[in-house]
Amino acid sequence: MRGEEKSRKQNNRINAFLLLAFLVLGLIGVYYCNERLGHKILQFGSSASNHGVDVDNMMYITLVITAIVFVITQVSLFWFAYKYQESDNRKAYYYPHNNKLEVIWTAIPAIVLTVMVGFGLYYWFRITGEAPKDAMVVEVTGSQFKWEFRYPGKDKVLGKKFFKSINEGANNPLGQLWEDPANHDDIYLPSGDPMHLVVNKPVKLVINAKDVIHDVGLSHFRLKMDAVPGTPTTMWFTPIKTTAQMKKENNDPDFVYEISCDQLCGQGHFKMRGTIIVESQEEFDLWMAKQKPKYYIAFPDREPGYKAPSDTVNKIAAVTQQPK
Ligand SMILES: [Cu+2]
Repeated sequence: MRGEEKSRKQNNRINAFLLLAFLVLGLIGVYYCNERLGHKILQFGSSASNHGVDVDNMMYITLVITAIVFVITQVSLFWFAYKYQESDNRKAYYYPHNNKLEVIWTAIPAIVLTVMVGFGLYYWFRITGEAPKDAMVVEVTGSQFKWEFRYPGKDKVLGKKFFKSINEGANNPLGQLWEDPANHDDIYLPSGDPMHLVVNKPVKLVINAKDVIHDVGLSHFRLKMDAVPGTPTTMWFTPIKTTAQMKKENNDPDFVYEISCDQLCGQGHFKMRGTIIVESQEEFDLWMAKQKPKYYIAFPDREPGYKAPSDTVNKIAAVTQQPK
C-alpha cells in the first residue's frame, strides 16, 4: 500500500515537470514556425487595395490582442499546474464561486470581441455595399474550371442574360440575350485573358457562376466573394498599385495579380486561376480600344463598316458586270 502512494507522488512530480517542459517547448515551437514560415504569409502593409489596408490593420490588431491573451493564458495554465502540484505541506483551498470574478472574465472578453466584430461588420458592409458612382463595372463568371470576364461597354450597362441561351458553339458563352441592345457593346474576355483595371479607380465586380459555387479570391487586394449560380453577388474596391509597381515592390519581374477560386468546386479546382492587370487610365483606354464586342463576333455582318467576304463580293461583281 505504501509503495503505491509513493509511485503516485512520483508520477505527479513527473507530470508537473512534463507540463512545464511542454510550455517551454511549445513556445519555442511557435517562435520557430514563425521564423521558418512567417515570410510565406502576404506581408502586412503590402495590400494593393483601399479595403485591403483596413483589412490588414484589423488583422494586425486581432493578432496582437490574441497573441497577448495566448501568452498570458498558456503561461499561467502550465505554470500553475507545475507550481501547485500535489505537496504534503499544502492543503487545497476550497473556493467554489465568486460572482465578481465571473462578471469580470465574462465582461472583458465580451467587450473586446464586440469591438472587434463591430469593426469587421463595418468594413464588411462597406466592401459589399454600394460602390462609388464613378466605379467601373466588371462582371466575373466562374464555371468548372475557369473565369470569364465581361465589360459593359460604352453604355456602362451589362446586357441581360439567360442561362438557357448559353451556347459556346454560337459565340454566346455567357448566355447574353442579343435582343437587349445593352448587350451590343459588351466586351467579353475568354478564360485566360487577364482582367484589366485602372489604378486608383473604384471597380465593382458583379459575380456569377454557371454551375456550382465558386469564390473570387483576390489575396493581393485582401478580398474574396462567393460566386453563386443564379444569385449575382457584388463587391467593390479601389486598386492602389499598378502591376508594374507591385513587380518593383516585390522585386519579382513575374508578379501577377491572381484570382484564385477559394471554394472547393471540383477536380480541377486547383487550376482555376485568373489574372488581373492594374494599369494607368491611358494604358487601359488603349487596350479597351482594341476590344471588339462579342455581339459583332457572333454576328459579323451587323458590325458597322462590314465588308462581305471577297468571294461573295466577286460573285456580286460578276452578276452586275455581265456583258450585254
Ligand atoms: Cu471554382
